[in-house]
Amino acid sequence: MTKPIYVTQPDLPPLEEFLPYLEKIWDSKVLTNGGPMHQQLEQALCDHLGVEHLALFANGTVALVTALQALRITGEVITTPYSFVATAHSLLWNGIKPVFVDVDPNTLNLDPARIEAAITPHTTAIMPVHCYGHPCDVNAIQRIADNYNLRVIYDAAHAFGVQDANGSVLNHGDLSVLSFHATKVFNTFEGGAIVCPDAKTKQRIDHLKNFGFVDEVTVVAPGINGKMSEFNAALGLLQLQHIDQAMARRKAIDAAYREQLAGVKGIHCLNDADEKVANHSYFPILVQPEYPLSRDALYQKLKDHNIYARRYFYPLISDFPMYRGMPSAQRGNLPVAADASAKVLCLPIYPDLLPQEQQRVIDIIRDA
Ligand code: T4K
Repeated sequence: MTKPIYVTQPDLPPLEEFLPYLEKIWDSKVLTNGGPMHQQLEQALCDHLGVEHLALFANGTVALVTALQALRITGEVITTPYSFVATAHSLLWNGIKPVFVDVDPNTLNLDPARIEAAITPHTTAIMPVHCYGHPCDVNAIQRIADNYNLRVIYDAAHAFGVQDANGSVLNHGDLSVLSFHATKVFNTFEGGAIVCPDAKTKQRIDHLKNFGFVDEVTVVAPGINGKMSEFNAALGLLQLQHIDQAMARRKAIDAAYREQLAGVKGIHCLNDADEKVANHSYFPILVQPEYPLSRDALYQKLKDHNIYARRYFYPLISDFPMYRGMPSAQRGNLPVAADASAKVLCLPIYPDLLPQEQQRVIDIIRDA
């Protein structure tokens, strides 16, 4: 049997490069609670990403939950059904009602043209997702938010390093939330961050992620334990040294897929990146009716060859039991998302994917 090919593989620098970081941690015995590696990584990420303030977290989900707390969001929040469940779950964890709005057929991001119709007197915020790292229509979303006095929290879990014409895409909205999970472009095994525009908000977020503590005897909010450990922060510092190479490799893989799948009838490659800097975090294709196999048959065929493509995002969030009874979750309200969810397949893309391995994936798709 050939070596399995997964949808992604973490980018791991050589182990010996990590040992000096471990020695420092062992020597200092500072393992967590905002130690030196943590502080260094926050600054290094601000510099690398081109953002003003960033608070590290133990993972992206707790960062999303905390971002909503930081802005004291309540009531209803407009969001997309076409994402990983953590997006909507973060709302439920805060007792907020998600209101699902359909996506744009080209980007599969929240469709700004459909947002206004979903606004009610209870709406307080919009939570869009830069799906696959492709930027949302940030200007249109901000216009609506300004008109209706709504906050915008971007789930930017896929958008590490993505830039539009004005710089980092993470600078849009009130807050942006990153994930540094093992499967992401930049990983700290588990990890995440909130990007915020000012020092005061950053301070509130820092309190919230540390139980609400300001000092030994002062607790200002019912915070959570969302802190990133020194081990994870050290991994991040090391990863950052290799990130440019990793991005370049992803770009080459993306280009090869586009070139070789261009003539395949019924295979549509999404998001031919027009952003200034894309991160090529995923390679989603839509399997159209003109293709000889259904999406699921192609998924299975690849699997039979030990290639584990993934149907991100199927099922839709709105189809899971805790959401499907909601009026906005009804299929008739979300035709574009439902269609994409039935056709999408994310192909393997990661820095260590060898050219001959990618060729195997392409040949199987072309030979159907
Ligand atoms: N918002 C959005 C839009 C998100 O996509 C996510 C996470 C979040 C929020 C929440 O952020 P975190 O709380 O996770 O920081 C994966 C990830 O677990 C999840 O982080 C990610 N989105 C989601 C899209 O994908 P699964 O259930 O598909 O992962 P899994 O374990 O099946 O891994 C996929 C493939 O990756 C495996 O087949 C092999 C490879 N892999 C995976 C892991 C964990 C490895 O090679 N090594 C590993 O350690 O959810």
